[in-house]
Amino acid sequence: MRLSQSLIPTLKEIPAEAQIASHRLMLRAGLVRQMASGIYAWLPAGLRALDKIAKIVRAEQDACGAQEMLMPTIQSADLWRESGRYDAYGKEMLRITDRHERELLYGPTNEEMITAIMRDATKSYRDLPQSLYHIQWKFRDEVRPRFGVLRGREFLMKDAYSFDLDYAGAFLSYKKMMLAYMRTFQRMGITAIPMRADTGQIGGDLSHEFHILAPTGESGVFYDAAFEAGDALGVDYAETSLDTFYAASTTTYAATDEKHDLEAWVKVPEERKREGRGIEVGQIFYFGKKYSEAMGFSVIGPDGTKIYPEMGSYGIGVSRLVGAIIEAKHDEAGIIWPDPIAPFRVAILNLRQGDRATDPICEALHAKLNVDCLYDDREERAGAKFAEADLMGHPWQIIVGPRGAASGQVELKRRATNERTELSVEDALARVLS
Ligand code: 5CA
Repeated sequence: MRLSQSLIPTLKEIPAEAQIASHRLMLRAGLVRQMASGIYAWLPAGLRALDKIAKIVRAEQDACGAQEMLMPTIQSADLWRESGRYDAYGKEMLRITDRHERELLYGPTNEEMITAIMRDATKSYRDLPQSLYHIQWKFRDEVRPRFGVLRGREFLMKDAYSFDLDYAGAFLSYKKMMLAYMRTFQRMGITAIPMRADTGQIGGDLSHEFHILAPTGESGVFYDAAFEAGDALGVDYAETSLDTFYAASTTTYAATDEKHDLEAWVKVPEERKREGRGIEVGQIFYFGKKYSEAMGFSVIGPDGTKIYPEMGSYGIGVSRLVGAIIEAKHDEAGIIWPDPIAPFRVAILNLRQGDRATDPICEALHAKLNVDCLYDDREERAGAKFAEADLMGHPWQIIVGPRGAASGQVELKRRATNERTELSVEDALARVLS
């Protein structure tokens, strides 16, 4: 893409309304704009990051055996009366009345809806287990929306739901999701740590939150450094691998300040103790028959008796992740995108637009790198191009200046380390494509 023709409205001044780095940087790098309190429009570069995150989430959900579907954002109040949550949910739920005076709501989550769908679609124990997910906008009328997309009112969530015939099956589904989550975050280039959690509005008795470390996180976190060395991508979904993985993930110490246990903490070797702050990017829940019983969802078992399925639900804050990753990965100059989710993997900086030597090199690079590259082809000072590329945080910058270009040389800069190397056009291409 050519920067001269793109809508990436970067800001030089620091937006006064933004209190934390990721919010400031998302506005300054032209990723989002606020349309109302806690409600954001995703501009082209922001949407590219959001889509790349969603794509990784989707691939790992598919890999763990969940099937993608799409449920609506608007739900009927009656559905929520069946579970008893319509009144219980309180003011966080955005309630809507249509022209026929029917009560509707903008969904904050989908346990009721998926349970109703499954109640209608399955009859026999042979139809289970099932695991389904969708990636859909949610609305929660948060009292204090803040920190940009980190705590929005409208936000994009991946929510998955599992249905099993018994506890053993449900626990297996829970373990699969835990592995899928760790694989998902690792593929995004971030370390997420699972922590035992309370179940809150969703209910149930087993839950883990996944936190990524960032100085402005809403929770204090305490954990064993062993998590930093973990490799979920090397683990498969065979039951024995899952058991070993789950045991290791849940016995290694990790807790938010709410659940911090001093007795267990003292047993962690001193050199492996880590303390910091975390942003919750996902949460998983096992809650058994809570919704299936309340909503009368049963299947006929092998001996003709009714079985109320055991359920779990599993959320990832897809839009929150964009802010959370920036919060974890930035410096004074701007964003430092991990390669897999950068809106553009590579930026080409033409330091003298209209030059006989730089223009053809930039055009050729742009043609080869195509969609995953942003070509700064504006008539701007070199300094301004450097500053904007650092602000936007492209993992690679290929800098094409008149002096080097005359002898076929360009400079390659790695944003994360600031390392700069002079090399031939071909070698630069090979490096960024590897
Ligand atoms: N039904 C369950 C699991 S599907 C559920 O709703 N879980 S949740 O409440 O924990 O939300 C899942 C994830 O959505 C959270 O971990 C968080 O990353 C994200 N999230 C929750 N509230 C917000 C919000 N106001 N703004 C942005 N992301 C949010």
